[in-house]
Amino acid sequence: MPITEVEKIWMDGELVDWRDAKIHVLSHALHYGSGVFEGIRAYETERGAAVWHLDEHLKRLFRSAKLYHMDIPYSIEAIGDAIREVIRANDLKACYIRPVVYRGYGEMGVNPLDAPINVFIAVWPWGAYLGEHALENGVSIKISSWRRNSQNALPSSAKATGQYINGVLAKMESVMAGYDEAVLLNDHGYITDGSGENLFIVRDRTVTTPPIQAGCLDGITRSSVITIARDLGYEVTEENLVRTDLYNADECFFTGTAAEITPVREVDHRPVGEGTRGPITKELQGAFFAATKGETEKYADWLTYMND
Ligand code: PPE
Repeated sequence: MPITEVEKIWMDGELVDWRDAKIHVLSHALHYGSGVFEGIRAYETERGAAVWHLDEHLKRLFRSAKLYHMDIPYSIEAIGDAIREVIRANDLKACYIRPVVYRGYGEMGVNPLDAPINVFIAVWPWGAYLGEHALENGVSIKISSWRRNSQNALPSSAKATGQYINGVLAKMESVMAGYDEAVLLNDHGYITDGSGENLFIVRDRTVTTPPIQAGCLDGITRSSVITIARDLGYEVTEENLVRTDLYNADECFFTGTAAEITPVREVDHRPVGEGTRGPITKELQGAFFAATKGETEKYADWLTYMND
């Protein structure tokens, strides 16, 4: 997806011009994937740009860094302030926010422990991840022939740059075969998640998603959707799913910061339900998008306003 350029990027404590935000080719992270990152969204509200679940995202960033023995040279509050600064500097009403903490220049070889730790935060306008059309009409997915990296190889609880190469294999396979997105099974054949989204199904009005232990990312949108669905009166369960659970589901949808709530209309050429967005998926989207706009009192503390 082409990037929409804006003015400034925050790099190691300073705002730099978009075109000057460069790193050395011998940066450790480029060679070994030794970085951790977040994907966050700021939404347009009546009170200006508001970041969705800022605290949760920053906590996950720090947990990811801890797992890889990266001591982030800023406090969680300082990273939050930097996000505010870079959104304001670019005068954005709504945007995607990508903080990356990475091993920089100065050491070669796999051992990262002496390599410096650098941080940048980029923001840019990013529309619907799988296309505007997809939010209404859904996407087609393929159960990938590539397995999700096993938990004891690359722990899925950390959002590390290097582990995305697993999703890259699956995504390429799906797209080249004519599908919109991939879903990966774990070593035991249970559903994990998409290349960049968590997955849910609806069966007999019960909403189900795989447990985190299956090997999916502990998605922040996933948690919000579980809360919203329960508040709407639906039973929500976390249980292992196999591929036929998707074929036989009444409804299926993805969740993610970038993907928001995207319906799945077809799995491996089998239409899910009617092969269109299901009614419960639509209801959840409505509640989700209302909350992101700051219209739902109950979820008011899920937003951090950038102009306050
Ligand atoms: N699983 C994976 C593998 C994943 O990458 C994401 C986020 C999720 C689930 C959903 O997590 P959450 O955003 O906390 O609800 N993927 C990010 C990166 C996408 C990209 O292409 O880059 C995102 O949505 O920001």
